Amino acid sequence: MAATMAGAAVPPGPPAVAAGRTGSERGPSVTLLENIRGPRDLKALDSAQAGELAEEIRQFLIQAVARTGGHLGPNLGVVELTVALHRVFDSPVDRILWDTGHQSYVHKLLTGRQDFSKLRGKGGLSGYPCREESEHDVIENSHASTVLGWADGLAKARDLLGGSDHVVAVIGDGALTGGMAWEALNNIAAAKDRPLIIVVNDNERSYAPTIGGLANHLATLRTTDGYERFLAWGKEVLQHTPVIGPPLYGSLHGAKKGFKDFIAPQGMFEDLGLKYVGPIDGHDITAVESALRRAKRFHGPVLVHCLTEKGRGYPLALEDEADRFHAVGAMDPLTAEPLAPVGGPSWTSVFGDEIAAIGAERPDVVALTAAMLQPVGLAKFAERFPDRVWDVGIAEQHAAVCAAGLATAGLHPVVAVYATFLNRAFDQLLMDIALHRCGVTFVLDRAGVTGTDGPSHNGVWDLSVLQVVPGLRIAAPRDAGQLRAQLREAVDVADAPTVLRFPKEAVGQPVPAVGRVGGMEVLHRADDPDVLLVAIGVMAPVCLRTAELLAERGVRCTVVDPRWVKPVDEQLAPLAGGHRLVAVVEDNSRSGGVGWAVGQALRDAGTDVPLRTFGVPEQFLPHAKRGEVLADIGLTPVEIAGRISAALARKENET
Ligand SMILES: Cc1ncc(C[n+]2csc(CCOP(=O)(O)OP(=O)(O)O)c2C)c(N)n1
Repeated sequence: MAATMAGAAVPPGPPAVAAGRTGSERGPSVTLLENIRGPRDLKALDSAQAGELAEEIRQFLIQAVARTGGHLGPNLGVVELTVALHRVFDSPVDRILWDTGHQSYVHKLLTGRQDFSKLRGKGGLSGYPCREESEHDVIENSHASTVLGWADGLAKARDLLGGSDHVVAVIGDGALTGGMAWEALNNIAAAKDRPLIIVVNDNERSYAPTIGGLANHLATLRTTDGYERFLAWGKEVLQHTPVIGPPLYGSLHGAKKGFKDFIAPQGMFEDLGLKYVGPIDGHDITAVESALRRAKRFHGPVLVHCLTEKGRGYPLALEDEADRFHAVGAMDPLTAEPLAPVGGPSWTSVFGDEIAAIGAERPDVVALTAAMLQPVGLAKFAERFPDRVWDVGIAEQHAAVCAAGLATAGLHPVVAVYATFLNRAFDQLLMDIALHRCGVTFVLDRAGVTGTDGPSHNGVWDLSVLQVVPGLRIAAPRDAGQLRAQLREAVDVADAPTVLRFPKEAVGQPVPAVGRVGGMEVLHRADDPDVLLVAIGVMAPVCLRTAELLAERGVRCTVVDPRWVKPVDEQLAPLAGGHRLVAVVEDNSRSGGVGWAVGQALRDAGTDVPLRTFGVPEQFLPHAKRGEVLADIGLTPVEIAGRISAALARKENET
């Protein structure tokens, strides 16, 4: 939507893509894309064909991503940019690096990967760059703001080892809000003669519009194309003016920086020591190619500022102000209606409603998000209390330290992030929040096995890395009622941090309790029980089903939900003592997780009942649906019941 790009050099989009057309109706024009086996084929096209190819790619993306779900808006925005990159550089000798990697679909299409039928599914293409898939993929990331650090390392190594390849890092304006990007820029700018090309893909958005001083600065730079035009005019006119023309042009050009500051506010990038090229219309392949060629010739770090439009060419995405179809589920491409029935309210929406209700009762409760207001469920809170919510950009570390400041001043911050991204803020949670006994609530969405987003998006480390934080309490609610109750308990804690974790997807049926032991809720009990099943959060239904399967084999179980999984409830060891075996089932790494903590608590209490832990093995999990991943790693009732039976049988044999 050109109107949102104030002052930008991006003209209105191409004719709207006929969203309803199916692959088979695409007609003969699709052959251009089909004939691209790799970047070399791309170079054989003339510029008109390159433009046609870009439109074919857009059609392809809309149809393919609608079938499987995936990152649609970001990829529609980088079609021309990616075509230009692969025409100017020689991947894989030259290294093209994608920050975050969610916008690499076009790169995949141009590097021999056109079977999108199982995108993000088991055995299909990954939703991010993936080294197993292609020699053109250098880094597999999905955590934002790392690419400039990678580029700095690759360029340093190239120079030390005597290489001559180009290192090209593509980073979004959203990812550029991350502190890591600035640490890298500081280093990159220090080496004035080390070639490295940074392409800023500026679509003015993360999910929502990018915020903060940097976003404002980029907006200022968007207006500087008047300067580029002035220089071009100067070259044209003055150089052809006899006698005074060429010297005048030379001295103007020599005084470039001061002059540019006069014509348009000059960028901090040049102040930092980076050559700045731009702004370029990122949908004009010829313009992007010419900027990239200029950058390629430059013997130092150079930043090419490309203006693009998220969701380009797909009206339904452009109309969606919330996130321009940043990521979509499988949908009808004509209407964008989801194909799969929505299975009731999501965990995110239950949290979103409850935190908004708490906000109305507690004026001291404030909220922070790292560029994901909508996805983490803070939209309703933000609507009602706009002054009490801050989007800090992709800056989880800053969110945590800022929360420490807010808490110290008497507020209760709720920091809502995806579980996997909390990894970034571990030190700040430990030192700035826990050490200072700040009452801060972390809400971890997408905890556990998330599945289709692949290895880096699973939230299977929080229960392990957070075990070592003194004073921290962690809740793993098993259903919506527990989530509401535990959120309220968490925001009542004023002198220590708390963490609540819950998974993606629908929240499911309530799981009622039949009793209570200490702070734990008993979900199932039997007379003279054999096995104590400790169910962590959403593993409660799995444990209840496991208990049923074991009952069929004559094994009697108690099932408890500890609710607060750190610290281990003091009543757990005495309860365990009345059983022949304890099994902890968690949707987190087995290494250092709740099972490990329960083991330590049992030993400390002198309880020597055998313990089995069921969780995620210490490995990176390939992308597939959550259920498929859980089945592959044995986190199913049948598998757990089988292994518990076997353990009991072994124990029988030993006695
Ligand atoms: C450390 C981290 N925090 C949050 C995210 C979630 N996230 C994925 S993409 C994205 C927005 C990225 O914006 P930008 O870099 O401008 O790329 P665009 O999608 O606009 O092309 C965010 C916040 C992430 N990937 N990594």
